Amino acid sequence: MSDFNVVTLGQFIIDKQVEFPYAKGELSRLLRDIGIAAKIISREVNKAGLTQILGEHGSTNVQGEDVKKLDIIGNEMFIWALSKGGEVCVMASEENDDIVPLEGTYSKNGKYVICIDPLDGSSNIDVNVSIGTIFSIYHRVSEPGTDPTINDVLQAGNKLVAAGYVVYGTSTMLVYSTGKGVNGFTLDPSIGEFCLSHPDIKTPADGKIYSINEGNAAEFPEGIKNYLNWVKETDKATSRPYSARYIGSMIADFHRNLLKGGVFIYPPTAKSPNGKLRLMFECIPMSFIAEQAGGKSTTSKERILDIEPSELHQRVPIIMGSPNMVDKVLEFMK
Ligand code: P6P
Repeated sequence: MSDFNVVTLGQFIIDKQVEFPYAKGELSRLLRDIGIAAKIISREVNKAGLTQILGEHGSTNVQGEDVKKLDIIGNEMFIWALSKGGEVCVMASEENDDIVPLEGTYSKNGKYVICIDPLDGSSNIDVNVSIGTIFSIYHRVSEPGTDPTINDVLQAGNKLVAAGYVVYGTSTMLVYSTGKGVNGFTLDPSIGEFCLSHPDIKTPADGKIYSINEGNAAEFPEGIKNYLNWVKETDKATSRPYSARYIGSMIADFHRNLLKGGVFIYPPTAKSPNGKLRLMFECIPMSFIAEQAGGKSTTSKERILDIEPSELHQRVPIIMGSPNMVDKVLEFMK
């Protein structure tokens, strides 16, 4: 890509602002604040092996999972960046039991609410597997100037203003949508800018990749077991057997499937009867991106984005990805 026709995230946001005539730039500033935090986290992730920030932080998060030092860094980075920006009144994080009202000078009047998983897939940090940040942005429902409440956060995905993720992989990419399609930006470290690299992403209607932790297969619902038998059969006309691709980092699995076509499934298991993935911090934002790119996302009983959240850390089963593949899984679930 010639340096002269590069479109940076900042330029893109400003160009796209015309699509939101009533916006006064707050969302644009918020997206830029997220980009700044992501660049700093990318720097920390990419030197993780060198600066003794690997390994257990010693604490465990609300999910009872060992918290890695980078989790802490990522969480604090977003609280800092979003407090400084003043656009956000309250943040909910996968790393915090309760909501985190922000205390920046202007935060109390912030128009927006953010739900964030600062470093999803963190169990992969020490083995150099791609991890990522997932974020959702809503309008606050409480009055500006008042104390934000849990009701500002517990909103269905069909109320989203924007959502996206940053994948810290072979390159660092920011992928987001404000409800008018999906665009991907790759960080160019030589200029410190996210540059438009994947405009108007559309996920293939079909694909040959299925992503699921088959180690739990004995506990899967019958329909999922039958689907998994079907994908393994040999049938050239339907490109079977499909390929199993599962790295245990949702963002990495999702991003590959988004670009190549595929289906990501985390069904109920004995250990996680409602599935393992968190509605607010993983399923809603990734489902929003999936749908904006032409994909589908469901629990098998209802559209993920229509679920009315009841608890901050609730989990739901998920079947998400290429629309024809999601439909095929649902056929087996009937
Ligand atoms: P399992 C990472 O901890 C995570 O939340 C997702 O990123 C990932 O898809 C899933 O859990 C992996 O779960 O049970 O297959 O190890």
